[in-house]
Amino acid sequence: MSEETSPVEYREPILSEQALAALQQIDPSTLGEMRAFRESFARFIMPYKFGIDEIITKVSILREEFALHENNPIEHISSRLKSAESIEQKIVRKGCEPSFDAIRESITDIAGVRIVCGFVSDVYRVFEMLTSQQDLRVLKIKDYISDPKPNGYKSLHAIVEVPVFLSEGTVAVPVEIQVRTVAMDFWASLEHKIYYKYDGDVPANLLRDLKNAADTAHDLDVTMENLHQQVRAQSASGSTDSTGGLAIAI
Ligand code: 0O2
Repeated sequence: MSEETSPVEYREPILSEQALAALQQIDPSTLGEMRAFRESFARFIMPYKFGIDEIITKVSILREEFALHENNPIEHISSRLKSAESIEQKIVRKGCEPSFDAIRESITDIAGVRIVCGFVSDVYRVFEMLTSQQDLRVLKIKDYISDPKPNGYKSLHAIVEVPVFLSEGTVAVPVEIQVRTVAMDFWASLEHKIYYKYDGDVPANLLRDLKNAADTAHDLDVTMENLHQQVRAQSASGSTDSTGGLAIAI
């Protein structure tokens, strides 16, 4: 007969022995406070997640509709909720009071949605279609495409308020929408990794190379936009390509 074993023994320990010992040193009222904070944070962050869901639904609707009659201008969509650690860093940077009400007031990019398009003209088109929707209130627009940051960062940003219908009423949730091209996105994700790797203190030679890479990405966007417009013009006039086929829309 096999020996009976308690299922508990098979469980992966969530905390190390050292951490468990440290936890046991904490007095029950402090532990209670920590639990209450965790629950308050979960309640605080939840509407931001729903705000993201609302924006993603709007972008998905546009995307499916585009797919019916023309090639899709949206390459991909991603989203993120700012972590507690990142919110804390921003509180310190902005000198904001560490209360949920003050954070709600002054940190407007806790919920973020990023839309990546093939061409610069599509970035503006998709941005306009989204931000002109009547249930959204545009709080702020930052056009880092027409006015890039000195390091070379380019992207079109808006902070919008989206209504979220909860059981106890409607809340207006701010969501940061970032729209950019594939080339801008490629550059920004590399720059972000380098920035964090060097903890913000990036060596001058890398900063220079990053700026050169941003210029190269810009040149690629200009060339691709030209190609795109040429093909669209040919498609509109119904002209044929060199193989005799009808020019395709890209
Ligand atoms: P993460 O990792 O996305 O959370 P503000 O809130 O307007 O007072 P803020 O937040 O600096 O000031 O606004 P801004 O400049 O519009 O930046 C918002 C977001 O844009 C950043 O969020 C980044 O996602 C992105 N961003 C801005 N500048 C750069 C840049 O130079 N390089 C890269 N890679 N991304 C940038 P977070 O919270 O900084 O970061």
